[in-house]
Amino acid sequence: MTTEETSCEPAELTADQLKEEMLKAYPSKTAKKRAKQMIVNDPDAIPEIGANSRTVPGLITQRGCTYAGCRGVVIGPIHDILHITHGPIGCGYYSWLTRRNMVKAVNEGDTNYLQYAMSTDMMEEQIVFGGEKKLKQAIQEAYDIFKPKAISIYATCPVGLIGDDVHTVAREMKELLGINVFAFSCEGYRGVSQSAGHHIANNGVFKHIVGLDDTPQTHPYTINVLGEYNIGGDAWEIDTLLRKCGIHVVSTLSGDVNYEQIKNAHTAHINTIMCHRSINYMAEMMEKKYGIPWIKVNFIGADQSAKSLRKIGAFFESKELKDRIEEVIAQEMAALKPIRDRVTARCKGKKAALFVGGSRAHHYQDLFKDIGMEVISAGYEFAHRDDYEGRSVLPSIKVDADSRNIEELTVEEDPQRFRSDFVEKKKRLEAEGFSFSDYHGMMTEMKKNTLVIDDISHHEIEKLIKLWKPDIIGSGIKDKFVIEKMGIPCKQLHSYDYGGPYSVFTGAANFYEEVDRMLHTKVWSFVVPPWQKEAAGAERPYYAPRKEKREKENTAWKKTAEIPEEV
Ligand code: CFM
Repeated sequence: MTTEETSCEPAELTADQLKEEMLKAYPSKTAKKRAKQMIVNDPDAIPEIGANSRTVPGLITQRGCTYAGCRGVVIGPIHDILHITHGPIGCGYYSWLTRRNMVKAVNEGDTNYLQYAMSTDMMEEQIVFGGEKKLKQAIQEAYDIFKPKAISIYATCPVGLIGDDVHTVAREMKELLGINVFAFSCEGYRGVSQSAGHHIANNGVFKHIVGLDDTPQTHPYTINVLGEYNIGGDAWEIDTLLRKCGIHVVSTLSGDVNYEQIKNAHTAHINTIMCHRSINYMAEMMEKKYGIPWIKVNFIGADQSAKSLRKIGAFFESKELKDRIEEVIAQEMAALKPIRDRVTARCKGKKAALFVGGSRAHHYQDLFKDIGMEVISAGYEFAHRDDYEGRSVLPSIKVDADSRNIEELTVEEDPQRFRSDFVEKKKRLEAEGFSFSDYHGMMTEMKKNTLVIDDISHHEIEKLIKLWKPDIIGSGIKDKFVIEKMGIPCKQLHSYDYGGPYSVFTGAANFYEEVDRMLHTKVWSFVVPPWQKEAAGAERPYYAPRKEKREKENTAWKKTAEIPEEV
């Protein structure tokens, strides 16, 4: 029995109709708010989308908290500083190795503290009488055991509520121990999502680490890769590719990076940005203070990787480098071609939907496009309007109370270290049509009448699956099993489960093959989605016992209610 035979809905709804279907279940106030976050796309006249606003309580969201964005995402992957979570044990425990930001020790004496989860393990006593004393003890204890170069402290929700001053503790311990100690007010509730934590982390890394080591670069082509976190080894693939081309990466923020590399990051020729959402603040601040320009790149997808390499080549204006880049692209594309062709023949025309974080829902569309697949719907969990509509909308974004809560650093030109020669070069290249500081966002690259959904809820995903029937969904661990129980394969695009890398040409090969396997395995045909069971008149098995119990209780209640009359 197919859905078409049993469902009362038409087989193919338009994006507007699908949106209406999703909104039907909500109370009118919620429907009004959600409607602004669900946009039928038009790449030629990008419509405004509601983004970076609070999730309506009761809706099941995939978002994380501010602490997750700061400690878990942006600064946590720096592997040779000690990360101490000041708070109850759960926050520390759940941010321990779950993101697969991989690291390997290369040189003698390299340190990797990421296997450790360090927390002050706050108890009732600290909640009532304050936790600063315990925090100091924890820092001292960690220092005595590990003798690290730097210690970073993260405030969790209760710390903000009771008012522990983590920054003063950090300053005192810095003086006492003679190493760099700094703290982040990244309480989970501080913003509407982890996005606030990215901004707080950028501020802290910029203030406390970048610029501490002025050793100049001797290599002619040096870059930083910002917003690349080495999930499943992605940064390693990017680094290998750039090395082949003859480009030197000074630091990657923050995939497999050490403290020394970040101290020296301000000496690179250019910042290249992978994940715009999590790190655009750093690029902007480095440009203001040191004069380093930035460009947006994307090393996810073969065609996009080639485009990004060429853009870096164009920036350096060296014929030798450009030729080398073309050689590498030709080699990589040739190696990839047989796999790409084979998978394209099997997957062409299949439909994908992606709901991921703040950048991957955009970048991973390119991998699906590489193999002829179509993206019918996509959305971020916590990105801002500029990540959807492009940075040109920045001046028109209203700053609400939640955003005002996050500190905006005042950054000025560094009189000694500002590179006016870089600024001159930027001006000259811009006049020739080279575009800097630019991100066009997700919607410009999506087709007309696709449905763009910000902070999608589980209810909306269920409707999408039922009514638009994507062949695969790219999403995260929180919704993966809901999707798979409906008979649709879910590609986990955050930590990749056990897979990856997926970046550049080598990673693209992994991705194509995995998507092919996921789409063509027979396992999905054994799963009967709930609506087909409902339509066939059958109960959902996990509802049946509950219904029986409810009916029993109802009967019992009726009987009790009748008793007084009988007596
Ligand atoms: Fe940037 Fe990221 Fe992402 Fe992100 Fe994240 Fe992530 Fe993500 Mo999960 S930094 S916004 S906060 S690309 S952890 S490595 S996969 S939600 S799309």
